[in-house]
Amino acid sequence: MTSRNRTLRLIVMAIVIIGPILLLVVPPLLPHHTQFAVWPIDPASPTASRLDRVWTIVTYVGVAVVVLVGGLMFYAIMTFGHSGPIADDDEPPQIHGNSRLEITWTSIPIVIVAVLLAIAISTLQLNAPPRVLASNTVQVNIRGYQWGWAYTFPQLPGLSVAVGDLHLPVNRTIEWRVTSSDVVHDWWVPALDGHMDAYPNHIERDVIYTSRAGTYYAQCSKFCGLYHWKMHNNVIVEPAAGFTSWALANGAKRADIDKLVGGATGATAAAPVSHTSFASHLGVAFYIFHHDVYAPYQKGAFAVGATNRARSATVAASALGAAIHEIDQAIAAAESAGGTQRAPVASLASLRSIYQTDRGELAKDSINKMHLEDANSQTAQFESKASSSGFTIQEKAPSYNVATTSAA
Ligand SMILES: [Cu+2]
Repeated sequence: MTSRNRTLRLIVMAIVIIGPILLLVVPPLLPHHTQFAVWPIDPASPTASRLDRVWTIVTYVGVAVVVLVGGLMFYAIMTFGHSGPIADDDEPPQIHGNSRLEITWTSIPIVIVAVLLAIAISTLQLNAPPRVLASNTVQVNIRGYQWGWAYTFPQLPGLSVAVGDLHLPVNRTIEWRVTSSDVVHDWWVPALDGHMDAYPNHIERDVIYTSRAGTYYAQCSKFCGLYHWKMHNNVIVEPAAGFTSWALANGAKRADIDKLVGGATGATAAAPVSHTSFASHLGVAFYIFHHDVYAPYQKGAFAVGATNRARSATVAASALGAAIHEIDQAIAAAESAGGTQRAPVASLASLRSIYQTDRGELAKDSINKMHLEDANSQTAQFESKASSSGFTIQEKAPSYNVATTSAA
């Protein structure tokens, strides 16, 4: 082996062995923001804790295998590597039929895979929704649409939220039922649960327990069209008081809320759960691989200080989606009434004002001009849809100049 080849091999093998170790050691040193807290960071429900545990075990086993196999290869290459030209008859000794060795290298992977399978299956069983639910279980209906989420609570008939953050009471069993209005979406709150696909005309059901108050990142994780990347928000798990004021502000009746989270049945049914936290350190490494979740825009926003602006722009963008969703529903209602009934112009005007406020927010955001292009194209879509359905456009929304990021 020439010394240049030898150095090259050394470098390649060092990367193979040291790379996985760095993936374990470096992420804990990096600053991270809840915006990027992808699974399995900070589990806040027993369901997520179990998923976190599986992830940690699989990662450790995987890294151990890479380091062991890579290390043996490294040793063999450095110790037995051939240098110089190779003659025709220059063949190393050929060994056949070492049963003990063959049985060993066959059984070790089988045992590893069998153990991982047992851990995975038992976790699936533990995470399956229980047949019998606590009497104070909170039910939430979650509907995905292009591009946002709409929430209703069967126990709080007045409450309806299209787009934005979902609030849940802490220390409660939550039964969420997920569906879709249009295409396949995926409701994913890494800190609380695994993926839940949202299909039209189908309800996907799961049961979790909110064991820790906090703000948890949620992200649609099925590619569902051009604005898929906008489908992210927070799930805010909070004590009964906070949940009550949110529910009141969104139309629920005080009596219904009190029945659901108030009084003695409130935060009493606590089941303290210990949370594994090591795997949270692996989150940043996981981020690198989970490209589906992160649009290139978000990767750009990974710079210090950019995350808040990214968040506000995204909230605004989601509200645009909600406005379009609402107008869609108004149009559908008008159409089903034979075209004779038109939604009142006042409601369109209120949608318009939401719309313009959001556009103002977008204008402040100078991270990426893509938002302004989105805003302009969504405005055009909104206006043409509204006017072709007989709505009166009272006031034209300003069009943003993408080149200078200012209102024209
Ligand atoms: Cu989606």
